[in-house]
Amino acid sequence: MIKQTSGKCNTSNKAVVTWVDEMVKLCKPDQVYWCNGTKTERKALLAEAVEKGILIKLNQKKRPGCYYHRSNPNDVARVEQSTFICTESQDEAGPTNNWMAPKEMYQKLRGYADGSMRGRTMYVIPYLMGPPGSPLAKIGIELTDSIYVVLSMGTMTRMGKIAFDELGNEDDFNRGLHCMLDVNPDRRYIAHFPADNAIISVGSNYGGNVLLGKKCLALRIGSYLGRQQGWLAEHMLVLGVESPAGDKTYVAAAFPSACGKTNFAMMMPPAHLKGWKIWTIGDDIAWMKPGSDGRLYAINPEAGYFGVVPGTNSKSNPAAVEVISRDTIFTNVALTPDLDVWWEGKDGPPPKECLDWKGNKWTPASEEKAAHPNSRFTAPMINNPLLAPEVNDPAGVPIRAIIFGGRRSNTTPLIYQAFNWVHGVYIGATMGSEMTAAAVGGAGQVRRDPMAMLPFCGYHMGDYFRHWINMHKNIKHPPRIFHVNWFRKDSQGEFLWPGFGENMRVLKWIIDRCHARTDADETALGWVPGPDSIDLIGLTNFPPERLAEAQAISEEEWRREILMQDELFMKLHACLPKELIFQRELLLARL
Ligand code: SAT
Ligand code: MN
Repeated sequence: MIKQTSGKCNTSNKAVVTWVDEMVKLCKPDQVYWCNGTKTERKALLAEAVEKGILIKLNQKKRPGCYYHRSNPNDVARVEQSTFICTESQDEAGPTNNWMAPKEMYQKLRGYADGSMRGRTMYVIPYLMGPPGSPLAKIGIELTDSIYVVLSMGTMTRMGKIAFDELGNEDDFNRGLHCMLDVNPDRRYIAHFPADNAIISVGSNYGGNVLLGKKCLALRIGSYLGRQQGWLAEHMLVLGVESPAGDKTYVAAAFPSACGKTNFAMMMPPAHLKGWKIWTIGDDIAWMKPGSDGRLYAINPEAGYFGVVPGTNSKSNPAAVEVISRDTIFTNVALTPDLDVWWEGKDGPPPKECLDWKGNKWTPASEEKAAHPNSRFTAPMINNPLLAPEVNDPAGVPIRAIIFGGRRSNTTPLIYQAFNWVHGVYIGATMGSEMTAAAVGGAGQVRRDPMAMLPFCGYHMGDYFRHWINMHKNIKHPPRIFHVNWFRKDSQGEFLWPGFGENMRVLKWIIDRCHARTDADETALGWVPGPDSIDLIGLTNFPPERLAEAQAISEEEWRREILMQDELFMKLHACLPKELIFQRELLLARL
């Protein structure tokens, strides 16, 4: 056990002390450790985690400050079937969320929590989401019996004393309780109580289920509060595009989990586009609020990246390769004999032999993957060579473009632009995407994932669309809205578009549209790039016909698509804004 001297209660905030006392009485830990967020503390906690076998210290010559973690094999992704929104009425949570009455869920989960920390330490993690002093920032306190969670929250948030300093004597903070229990899927619940600004998560130790600042507070509770308070909590990366002239344009983009948000947020433009540069604000979550100048401002509430490891290499994401070269916790990748890490899609040849994510011997001849497809890195954003200094600006950055995008092997063109705000909301609301390993079950199937928020919206999705439509009234200079699909395939099953850094060519058209610097053609779906307005110079084996194929709109496919969209609309019909039904009719008419 690390010395308790630095782990004593370090706030006089009565609401905090009273609530922590209550939870201590419930969970009955042997010790309570209050985190202060210092480097010394982190060092001691890392040493303790290594001693307990929770982390393995990696080869410090190759990866300074890096550690390795293996999760329970039954606990490798978010579990949407165990995720609940506990509002007073089921109607408030809507048909796309699991629901249980708050009273019932509190009773059930307090039953599980009761005595669950006997023989263990309860860590008190005060954390700040967003830059200090930002009107958009929020404070949370997570109580957990997982040292892995403490170390991860230390990277993903501004953790420690800073949160108590920002909170002062207020009691406006998110109350989060996490109990690992025996990490049993049968007793796994991720429960949100939006009216109480509270979260209880039991039975898991996987990031998205237990790093409560991330999906639970920043998206599910955040979206609920955003609707009440007139802002948006979105599953979006935020980046700045610097042009050769030196001006910066900020863009937010919503893609579902494991569809390339991190790669896009750290994109390296191709050599041909000299002078263009990407700056990262955030790779997963945006909190956005209209500013007094009529523009929409965004902050990244996080301080680190919890990214998918497989496929990360110097071509797909050179900045991420640097980010994870130090100070990173790797979860569920493969471990090499020299205590380095390996994953499918890493630079260079595979190791002759290693241990896979379950700890079994692995060779290139093995049938199973060495790294779990949802293996993750947890790394601080300050490691990012492309980190925009404005990430710490309490005011946030003004957003000029919003991009929606799904993973679709057919139907959806590479790029098109909405005619106006409501049409853009319709495009976001009807987004479809093939499921990935980021959530348990269903990989590969197309599902509706409105604004990439299906698993993360803390209230009725129909009311969420209404909120989006209403936001327009408070944004005098609204961002332009676009839709992209990097994943369309040709008849041979090959991706039509090269993706990665080449996506800069599409992004450049988007930026030029925002500044009225390029033209567009009208189609049934929206505006598309005019001939030659996407620069293809320097792209090998990419004739203009291939772009035409990536942009093709098939009436037959789109009629089918609209039928598929109807499924979600029917589910939401009671709360579905009429404007969206009108948009559907307009699209049909245009087709
Ligand atoms: O696992 S997380 O929910 O944190 C990441 C994601 O699925 O988007
Ligand atoms: Mn995400």
